[in-house]
Amino acid sequence: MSAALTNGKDRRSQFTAVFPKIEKELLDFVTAQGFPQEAISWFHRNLQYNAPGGKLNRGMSVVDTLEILRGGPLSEEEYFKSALLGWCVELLQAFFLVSDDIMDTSITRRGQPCWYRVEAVGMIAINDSFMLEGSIYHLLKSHFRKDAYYVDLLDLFHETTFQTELGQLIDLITAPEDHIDLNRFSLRKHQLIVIYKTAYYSFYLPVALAMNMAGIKDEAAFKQAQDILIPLGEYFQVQDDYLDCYGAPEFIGKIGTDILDNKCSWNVNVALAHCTAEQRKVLDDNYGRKDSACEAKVKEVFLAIDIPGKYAVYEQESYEKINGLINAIEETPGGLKRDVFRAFLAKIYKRTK
Ligand code: GPP
Ligand code: MG
Ligand code: MG
Ligand code: MG
Repeated sequence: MSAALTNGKDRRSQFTAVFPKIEKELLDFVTAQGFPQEAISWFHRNLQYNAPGGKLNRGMSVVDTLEILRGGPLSEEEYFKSALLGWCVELLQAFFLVSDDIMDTSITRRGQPCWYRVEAVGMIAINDSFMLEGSIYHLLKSHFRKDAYYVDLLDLFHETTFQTELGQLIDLITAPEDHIDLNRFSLRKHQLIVIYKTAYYSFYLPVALAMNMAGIKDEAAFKQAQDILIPLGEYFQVQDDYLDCYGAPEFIGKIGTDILDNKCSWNVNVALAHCTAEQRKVLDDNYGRKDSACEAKVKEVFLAIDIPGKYAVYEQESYEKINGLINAIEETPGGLKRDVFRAFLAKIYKRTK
């Protein structure tokens, strides 16, 4: 294994070191269009505030996956190009988060106020989110236009964006502000929401990008990757739902809003499946009420039903199921490798942030 794979801290700083180059390229482009300094500074602040401050797992996964598929260290050019694709995934994530925080009326993100809540930003954040997305295609064009797989990269970004938006649609329409009806929720609907809003862009996209760079063309290999990465992404979003209620804000960098926002989250679906008639009435009267006293009553019911204990069981079962899927992969020369998926599972198992 290369040094880049064994030393987590170095891996992160190597990846982070690519961002200023990307930022410079984008800002130089705007400058060359003759834009006023205030526009250049605004775009710079948007990029700085929203792109680099997260865990960077999605972005770094592109590099890690390519290294595993290659079976050794990458050339300087390969490292740069895979890291650039990784940053494109981070820009996609930034685009989603800036707009998701407006839609979810969230307060904080990554330990700071959500971008739309920053002084003088407000609804300009909507255009800022579009510019984060637009940056992806500008970068892809300038670095991959001459590669045979350029169109496949474009297709992957477009398709996963659409899938995420479809997931966001059902997430939002299942959580209307003015009409609380817990009968609309089900674990089946929850599964559809989380697969679409999270799993495709967070898990399948980084691996499929690296597979393209590695020259894998076999459709069956992409299908095989999806068959593992989608359950993995589902497990990841159940963790996100759980942490929304039980994570420490100083750890997860955000304040949970799912109960207040009437979200069809994993916690409420499990609670609905196990509650008594009395507990059901408390949930009906208090879920999705935009009121912290109501939120506290919902949390009491969650504890009485032992959501944390049921989550621990779910986590263990998911871990074992996904491990089984990974072990069943038949490795072929020039094809997929089990370590690609093991690396993902190890990163998220029992995460607290
Ligand atoms: C996570 O949902 C899903 C997204 C951030 C995708 C948003 C998609 C768009 C098309 C905007 P979440 O609301 O549970 O995330 P968080 O808990 O981080 O706010
Ligand atoms: Mg949200
Ligand atoms: Mg959301
Ligand atoms: Mg969430």
